[in-house]
Amino acid sequence: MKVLITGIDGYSGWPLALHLMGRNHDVVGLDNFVTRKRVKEVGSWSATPIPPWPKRQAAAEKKFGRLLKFHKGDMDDFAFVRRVLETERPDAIVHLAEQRSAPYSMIDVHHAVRTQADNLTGTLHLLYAMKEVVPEAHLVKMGTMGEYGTPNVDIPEGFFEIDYQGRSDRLPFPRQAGSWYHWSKVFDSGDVMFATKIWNLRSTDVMQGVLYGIRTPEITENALLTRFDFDETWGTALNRFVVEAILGLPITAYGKGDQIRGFIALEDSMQSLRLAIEHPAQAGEYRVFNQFDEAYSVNQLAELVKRVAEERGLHPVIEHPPNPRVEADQHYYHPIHEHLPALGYQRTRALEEVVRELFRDLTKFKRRLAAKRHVVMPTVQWRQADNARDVARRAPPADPGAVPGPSGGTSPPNLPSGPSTTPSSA
Ligand code: USQ
Repeated sequence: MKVLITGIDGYSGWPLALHLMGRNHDVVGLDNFVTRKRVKEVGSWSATPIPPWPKRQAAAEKKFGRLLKFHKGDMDDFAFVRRVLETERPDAIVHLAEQRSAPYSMIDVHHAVRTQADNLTGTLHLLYAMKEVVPEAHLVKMGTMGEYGTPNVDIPEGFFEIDYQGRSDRLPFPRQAGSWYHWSKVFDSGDVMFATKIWNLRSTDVMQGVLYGIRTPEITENALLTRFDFDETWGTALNRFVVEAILGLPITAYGKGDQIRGFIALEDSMQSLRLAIEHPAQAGEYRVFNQFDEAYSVNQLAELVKRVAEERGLHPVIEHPPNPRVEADQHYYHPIHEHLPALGYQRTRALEEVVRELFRDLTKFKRRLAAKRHVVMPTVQWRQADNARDVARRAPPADPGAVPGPSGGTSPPNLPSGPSTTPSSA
């Protein structure tokens, strides 16, 4: 199949490209490299050094002996999105090109607006361009388990049967997102569902849990590494815990640490996305996959990381800083995930094995981690309307032009967005 990956330069976009190329799919990518700039904006970088795009592209083409086509541009530009679809006419489109960080969206009003404007605009442009150019193509849209929140009932895959005042229906399951970022995904889901209905498109909305890990089998040399974020804004729970242990920082289990989330290894996420691509939705069908492997509490992950760290001679301490987020930390959590196993999904990575691999790989990049240790502890507080000053104070800018100044004024600071020159570092 010919697969277009929007956001191919990202944490999961890149390993997905390698995974699909390794299975003889034709891969085309699109990116504006904005994640590289936004990570710099908060004073951080990827633990793994990411080569400039042309080197990444050449390394992948050499490994698989196939072309990896690429279009540099911004999904805010409808003409660009339409042109890419006209040129490539993909069978499937995996849409990953979105601002993906909850804390980034909570920095201040400008970051909230940027997140929702970027995410909704890109998705609407893609939906309109699909309708006009490739209405038969299958859209695999990256959503998030965080759309559902933590209701006190089981979470179905998108829809549920409800009886209410003597009548019954099959309705979308209620969404209770926990950040402006997560709400952008809720609004996106509504747009994809509606476009599928009115234009008879094919779509799969992937409610993915928190990803963890650094490796997939196709990543066989440094030039093929994916990015790995660990700072408070861009890093996610388990990945951050391993870095904290390596750096001798406390492992930060926010609040009581009893909050539970669905998690999935990077490699198994690639398997899931491929299964969705290879088994497309029907024309007019909008389907939802809950894509995670197992639910863990933050404390369970912190304790596992501590145990593996101790085996390696480290002595991390688990701390419980006041939760910067507004979220339940003691709650019921039972999402159903049956659609992917029905397509043949099988877990390939055990959690503990990935944690050991993370320690091994990240220890090699310890100097890069240590250089950014000041941006690991949490700063962005959900209850505060404006965290920009604290973020800027905490993270002396790598690139002074890129950090928003103290806000509170009326005009938005110049947040990184749009097409850039070819990046040279990450
Ligand atoms: N957490 C800690 N300590 C930390 C970091 C996080 O206790 O140092 C806790 C958070 O309070 C939260 C949980 O871990 O309860 C998950 O937080 P996270 O930062 O790992 O992930 P989250 O902000 O939810 O977002 C990430 C990705 C996002 C994706 C989402 C899937 O950044 O793109 O959509 O995971 S899900 O969480 O299922 O919504």
